Amino acid sequence: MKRNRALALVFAFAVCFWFLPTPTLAQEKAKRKPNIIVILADDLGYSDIGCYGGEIKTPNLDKLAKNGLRFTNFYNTARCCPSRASLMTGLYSHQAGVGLMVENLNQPGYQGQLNRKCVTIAEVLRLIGYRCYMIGKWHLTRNNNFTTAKDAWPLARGFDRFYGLIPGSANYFRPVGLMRDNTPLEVPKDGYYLTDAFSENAVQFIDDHFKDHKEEPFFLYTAYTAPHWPLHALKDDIARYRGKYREGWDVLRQKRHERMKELGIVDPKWKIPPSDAKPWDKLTEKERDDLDLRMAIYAAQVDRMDQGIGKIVAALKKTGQLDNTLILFLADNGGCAEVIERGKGGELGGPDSYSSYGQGWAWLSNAILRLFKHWVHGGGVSSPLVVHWPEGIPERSRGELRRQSGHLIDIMATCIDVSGAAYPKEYQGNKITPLEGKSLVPAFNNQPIEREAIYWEHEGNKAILVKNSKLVSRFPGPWELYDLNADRAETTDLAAREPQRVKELAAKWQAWAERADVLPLRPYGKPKQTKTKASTKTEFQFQAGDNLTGENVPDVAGKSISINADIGPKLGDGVILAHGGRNHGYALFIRDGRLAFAVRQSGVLTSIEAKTPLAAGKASVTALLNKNGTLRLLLDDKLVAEGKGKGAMPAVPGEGLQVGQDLGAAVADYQAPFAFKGDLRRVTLKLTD
Ligand SMILES: [Ca+2]
Repeated sequence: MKRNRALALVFAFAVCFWFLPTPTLAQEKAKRKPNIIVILADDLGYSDIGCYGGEIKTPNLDKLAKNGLRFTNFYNTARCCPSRASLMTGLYSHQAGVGLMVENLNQPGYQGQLNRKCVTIAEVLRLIGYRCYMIGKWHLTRNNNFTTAKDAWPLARGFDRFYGLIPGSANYFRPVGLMRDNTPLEVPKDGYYLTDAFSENAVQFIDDHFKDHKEEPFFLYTAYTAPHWPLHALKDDIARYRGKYREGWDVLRQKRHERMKELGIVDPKWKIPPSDAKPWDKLTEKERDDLDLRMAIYAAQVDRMDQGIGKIVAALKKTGQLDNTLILFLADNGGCAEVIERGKGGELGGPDSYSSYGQGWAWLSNAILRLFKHWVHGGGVSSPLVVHWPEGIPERSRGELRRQSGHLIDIMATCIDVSGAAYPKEYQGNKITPLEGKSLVPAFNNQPIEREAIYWEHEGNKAILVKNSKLVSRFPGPWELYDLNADRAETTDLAAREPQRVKELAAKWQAWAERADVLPLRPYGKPKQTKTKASTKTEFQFQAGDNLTGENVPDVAGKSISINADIGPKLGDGVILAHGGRNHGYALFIRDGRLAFAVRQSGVLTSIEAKTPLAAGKASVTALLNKNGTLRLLLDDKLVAEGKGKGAMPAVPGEGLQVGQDLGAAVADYQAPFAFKGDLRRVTLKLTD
């Protein structure tokens, strides 16, 4: 009896085992982390690809969209470098040190490369065992030359392998500066095309991964340079579009609008802003032919990128990993209206040309939205976002649109969400800025994404989005207010009607700008050297409250400057004298009781400050800028600070000179007008050659 029971138990156990539904497979599937591929296009308009209404053939992206999701309100930062910084780190770009491009402007938010207060997606994912690969354009370091420091290059920021370009745009046929990992490659010979090389190397990375590391998940960041200028494409691809743009930008924009309505990307009730491009029928035959060719080349560039994406998808399919891979396709900024003509001649589209497609076509690329790359109106910051992930997106939802607002900062949060990684508080001994983004995963199931606001700032252009209300300004213009639910293309400004709302949102934007290293604003990447008329005098006597503009300001360009002031007995912080602003300027001021002198040249700030606070009482203070670049501060003729700047002022600052305050943009890193709180009795300025 006992024996029978034992046998029965053994039998039952065996049966259970036998009939267990292949446990290893199900469990493995449950714990298998998804691979993640982020594909970034460069200077691609909101509606360029087929599944957003474009006439450009993008069957591979369209298929991903059909089996995945498309977001209609997804945003970037309006420009290459800040978008890449934001995407990589989950922070607003200024917080990562890249508020502008890759120049160090000696300001925390504008250091020109990723700082150490942020982590990249690769750095986070590798902590839980992901292998991380990068293809394409990095554009996140000021050290672009292979002989310089590589501490902000992909391999120093979490990637195991890299093939691509450290700086921005390049010749597609003969790119200079190609790298494999940290090693420079020779300029390619005939038959090379950058977009294809990126696609092929991405496929290679995937193949190698499944050969050598198939137990581990991977993260692949593929940053194409397409369709950023120069207009360079393969002849066969161009031929398929040549002549298709002869209808012109007015008609084609209308056609895109119709398709966008059909696709549900835009609401039929929305108005569309008029384009300010020259009417197509006012152009000459020669102009039209040239413009048709330009847009055909641009379309060919997008088409070729799509063909490459097809190859990447095929590589995943081959290994059976497509369903377990989250693919995100997006763009770093909207279509670009910059006019570039600097080739050595040669056939347009070929290796010796170096041109762009211009503003008229940028209106088409960004249809139905306003403005372009650089600006934070819809045309500048709206990106397609195609999400493909069969194992993560419910079957019933596939092919749908998502209207939840999202931003590049959300990509890090999404990667963390789907992988189970943790965003670190500290990394390699550095304190890390808290994550700004929100996971997009709730939106995959059509749930809302809870957030307070989305913010933008680039080159002084600024915006904030709270629910459907967008407050936006085009530098140096006033705030405009739009209800994006009723008016996605920003045609009807509600600012005058809703001053209270403007005030609220502006205050919110200001609070963000103050906490996110945005201020002081840096409106231009490379300031224009404007010639300002100025006084011919070499000696000036001022008193508190003076405000000189136009031809009355001292002609400081190329000269040594000396400023002397009698101050006290009452002393306090503030500006004694300031001339200029964000591009060029100089200012003598007191901060935290210490005497300070700052010079700004072509946006770059040099400042010196006394080590000890001023003692109470009357004092004579002097600031000197020698045209050899030496800065000096003297207190009662005694040297209290010294430093070395670039040299004399290169130009007369465009903004005026004030005594006792700094009107307009701040010369140095204080909050203008920073009015002087002490006694200011007499100020003298002298110029010497
Ligand atoms: Ca770009």
